[in-house]
Amino acid sequence: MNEIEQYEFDRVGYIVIPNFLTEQELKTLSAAIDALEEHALAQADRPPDKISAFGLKYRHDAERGYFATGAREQGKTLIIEDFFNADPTFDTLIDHAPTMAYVNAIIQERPTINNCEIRIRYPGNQTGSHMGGPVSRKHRYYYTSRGIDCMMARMVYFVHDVSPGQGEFCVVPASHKSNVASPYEGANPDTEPGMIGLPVKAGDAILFTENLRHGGLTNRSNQTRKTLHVGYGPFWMKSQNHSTMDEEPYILPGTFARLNAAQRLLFRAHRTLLEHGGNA
Ligand SMILES: O=C(O)CCC(=O)C(=O)O
Repeated sequence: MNEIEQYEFDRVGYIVIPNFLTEQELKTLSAAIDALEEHALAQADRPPDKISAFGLKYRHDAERGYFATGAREQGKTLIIEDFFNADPTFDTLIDHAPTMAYVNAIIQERPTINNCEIRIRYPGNQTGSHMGGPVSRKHRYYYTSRGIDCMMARMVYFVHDVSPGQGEFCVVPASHKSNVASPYEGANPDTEPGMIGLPVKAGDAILFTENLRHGGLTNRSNQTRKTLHVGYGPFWMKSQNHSTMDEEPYILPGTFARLNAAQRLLFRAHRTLLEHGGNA
């Protein structure tokens, strides 16, 4: 993370990183997302196995190790949490050197992955505005004598272009430093004062602090928006996926077995790592 990126991240709470994924990563990740979308949709009519604290109904695929919620319908979204279990193609994003260079610059304690989701936003869908201002400690942005120190930050990877009108990820710049909660009712990012959409190209990524007010503008196009979101925080933080909130990270033994030591460390505190036979 260079000096300008650090300055901008601190100043506005996010940065857009152009050309972050290689052509090969783009191709394989995109195909893996499409395949997992179809797998999850094939079970869309099953009754839910789990209801999150926020009332979201999840279908759990125990074999592939993911939790899915939503449907392929106008205005809806499909979210697939813990996608790392489902396909080794995604392993490329675990201990991904370019990503870790950023994560290590903005989280001062040893970072771990505490949430991961594939977000598939069908035409008409929007993601309501959330966060910004005085959020819970788990989501806070700090600047200390050691520099930027995020409790939770997310990298969003884009596998296709998202142009204006195509459901851009959106932010209220600098709202991570606001001392006052957003007074605007309805959480509609399309109309919220200060909210801006961030158009991107395939292969770009956006890094942001969860303290920042953000969401997703309405997808007014015929293109379904597909993104990969990976969240990081200090190692003591438990899962922040909605389906497994504050439980141990949900990693299948088979997933853990195929990871190398550095990758395993991103899912476990050292003590638990040893319990699972890790050697880091
Ligand atoms: O991309 C979106 O539509 C919103 C994503 C979001 O809220 C997040 O990654 O925390």
